[in-house]
Amino acid sequence: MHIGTTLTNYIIETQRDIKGATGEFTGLLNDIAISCKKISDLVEKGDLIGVLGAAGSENVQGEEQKKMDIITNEVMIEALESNGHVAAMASEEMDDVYNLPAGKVRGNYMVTFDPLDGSSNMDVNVSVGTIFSILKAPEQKETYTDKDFMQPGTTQVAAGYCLYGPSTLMVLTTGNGVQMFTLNKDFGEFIMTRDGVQIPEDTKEFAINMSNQRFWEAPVKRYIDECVAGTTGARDKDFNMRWVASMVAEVHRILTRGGIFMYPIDEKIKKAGNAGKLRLMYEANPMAFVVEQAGGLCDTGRGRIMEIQPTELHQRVPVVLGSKNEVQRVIDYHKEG
Ligand code: P6P
Repeated sequence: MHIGTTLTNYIIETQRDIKGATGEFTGLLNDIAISCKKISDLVEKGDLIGVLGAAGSENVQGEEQKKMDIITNEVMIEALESNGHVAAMASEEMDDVYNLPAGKVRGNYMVTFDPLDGSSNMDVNVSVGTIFSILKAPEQKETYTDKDFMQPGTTQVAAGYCLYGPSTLMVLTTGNGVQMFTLNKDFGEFIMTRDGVQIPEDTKEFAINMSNQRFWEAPVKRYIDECVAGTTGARDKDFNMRWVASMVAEVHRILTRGGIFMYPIDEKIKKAGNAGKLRLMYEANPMAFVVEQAGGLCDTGRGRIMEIQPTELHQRVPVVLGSKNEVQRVIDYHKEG
């Protein structure tokens, strides 16, 4: 148990357990921590420094970008390109793979990230977050392409998120369980406040955007109808519902007290030519790694998220994650059709 230790010390201690660790991975995690501290400060200042509202542009997903989408993307790039730990990056906010400027040292790791997930919540002062995933670079070279990133979630070296809420929290897995760190702004350090986080196997709380109900496929309709019916229907308990519209906040709640989060494919998404709403490489996969390391499940309803072989940098997938027994029930309903 490392409760009370700093993130920096925890990473160094953990590095000793990683055969062949050169310190590069430690440096990379520290670079990510620094970017999250900077983003936390920007989020907290908000209107005071004029960072709220629309940027007047769209991202590759065709979504309106907020000023903070662009600002936080720059923070991540600046923090990750300078110290020689990163070979290349990919972001929700950039169409293509980001290759480091000529002359910058290329490291052995590639990072995908959503720099400010749920950014539309910034304008209404609701929690937002940064999601990151760390992959090994396939080889050392000057220029990387999408193909270098087409690695299934099971190959992730580390993943996590930073949640900018009442506290700023860093939640991290390197494949040895899930640790939580709370930012102490008095001296700018992330302090470990939880270790070995485990998601309760059962829950009475579901999270889904109910306004899409008429578009859902039958297995999802069946599952949610039963949750809403509670003890008057097929289930032996009543359920509660939450929907923050910030995946980081939903996942954190589930890590903390259990629950199931669903963004399934539906007729509206299919009509738009998509395979889901959430993005595989920098939302679903990193959250799947964290959730599975905490004893939960993360599935499309028809297969394990982390076993998907990516084909596109910004591909979307259906997501059902959280308490093992509830996610398994949704999977079973998909099997039954
Ligand atoms: P909707 C935020 O835009 C996001 O990518 C996730 O963080 C969140 O869970 C989801 O989309 C919210 O989607 O359709 O409710 O706005």
